[in-house]
Amino acid sequence: MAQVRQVTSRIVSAIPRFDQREQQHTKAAVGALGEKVQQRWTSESVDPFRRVFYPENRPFNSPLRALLSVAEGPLNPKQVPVKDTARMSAHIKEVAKFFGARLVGICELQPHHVYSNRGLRIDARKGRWGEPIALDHKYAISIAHEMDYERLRYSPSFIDGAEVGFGYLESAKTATSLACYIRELGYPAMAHFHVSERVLHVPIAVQAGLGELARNNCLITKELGPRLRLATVTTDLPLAIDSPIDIGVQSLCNECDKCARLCPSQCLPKGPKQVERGYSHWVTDNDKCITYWNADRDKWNDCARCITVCPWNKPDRWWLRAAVWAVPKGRLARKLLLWVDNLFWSKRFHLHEGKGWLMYTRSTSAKKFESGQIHPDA
Ligand code: B12
Ligand code: SF4
Ligand code: SF4
Repeated sequence: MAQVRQVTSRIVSAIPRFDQREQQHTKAAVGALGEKVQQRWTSESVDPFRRVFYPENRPFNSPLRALLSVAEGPLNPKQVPVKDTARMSAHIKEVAKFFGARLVGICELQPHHVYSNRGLRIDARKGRWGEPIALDHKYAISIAHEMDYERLRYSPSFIDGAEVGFGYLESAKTATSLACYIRELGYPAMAHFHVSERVLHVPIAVQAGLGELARNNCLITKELGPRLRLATVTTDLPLAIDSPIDIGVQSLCNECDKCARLCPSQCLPKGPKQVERGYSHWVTDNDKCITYWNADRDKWNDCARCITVCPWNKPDRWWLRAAVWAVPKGRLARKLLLWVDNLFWSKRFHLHEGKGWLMYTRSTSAKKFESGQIHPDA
């Protein structure tokens, strides 16, 4: 793994700030992707897990919503002096891990990391829709949580959907606890997580040295591949920053297109990177992705197959460590890795029927809920 001066998604010009009203969860909710998508995206799911993590009607049954009240908060007036920023960074990383983070990195907060205008559904409800975002914290702490390998193999279904929701909750718990801790040291800090975010987590994680941006438009890390959820804490606590890294993701994605081939909506590009919005990357049709999420709400509410099928997505065993070791070694090693991956972790392996989880199987549908066949007592 090499530390590099610049992120491996080459930046060629100033990256404009992104308006949160243009992100797909919002576009789907406001009807910008058509009436059918809007109706499905904003209706209550038959799946109780979905209702716990993304409630339409009973927000007080949602632990994630309860954390909104501690995303920001009062400062301890007695400020702890910081004499050595490197020691403080090491300390903060330990604290984040104590609160549950698997990976932690630190970078300076850059203008393009922050949305230009507020555009979450909660902003519309609170009367701050479209308000310009002024977030001038100096640093961003990027936090990653592992998602379960087995549950993600069922994507798309209610099984991986529950795992994704739980990942949102776990990363929010860590981010809010860490933000509270920093405020208790006497420095401003804000937690950014699903339903309460003013930043783009992926460019922050890339800048903070957690991993690289891949063809599947996700962050890929050495430790977990793309199978993780992100949250961020922004702060003015004086900290030492990490460097971006090169773990060979650009080279492997140049030679592999598994995610693009197996994406059910065919929204990931099979060709080379392009420069768009000032940086070089594989440009995804994000609208098409969320439209697929809403194609059959009787069976799934979202999708994560581009994580499931990626050769970097392995349980933490010797295969993963061998693969991670092989990727930067050269073209031959990468070809061998992809050959082995196709042999042992083929489409069939990842997308098999499986034994299911709790009351769900891969093909659990709303009809089974409605007829009482799917029930915790069943
Ligand atoms: C809107 C949104 C979506 C949209 C748009 C997809 C997208 N990639 O942005 C939809 C609904 C399609 C979606 C799908 C998924 N999402 Co999503 N999504 C978000 C959300 C809430 C906002 C991102 C956004 O505003 N996108 C709109 C514009 C900015 O997208 P874009 O131009 O394509 O830019 C993307 C990248 O290029 C990168 N980026 C932007 N600017 C720059 C600049 C530089 C220099 C670099 C290096 C990168 C970079 O960030 C963007 C997100 O990846 C973030 C949370 C957050 N606040 O960051 C999660 C998030 C990106 N999603 C995530 C995940 C995991 C998924 C899914 C796998 C679904 C799932 N069940 O988990 C799929 C993957 C689809 C895909 N191939 O991208 C994770 C990513 C984890 C990871 N390993 O990287 C995030 C961070 C959520 C989280 N808290 O963990 N998502
Ligand atoms: S989440 Fe599903 S539909 Fe969207 S890009 Fe990934 S594989 Fe394709
Ligand atoms: S599946 Fe292949 S092309 Fe897609 S992100 Fe993973 S390594 Fe890159």
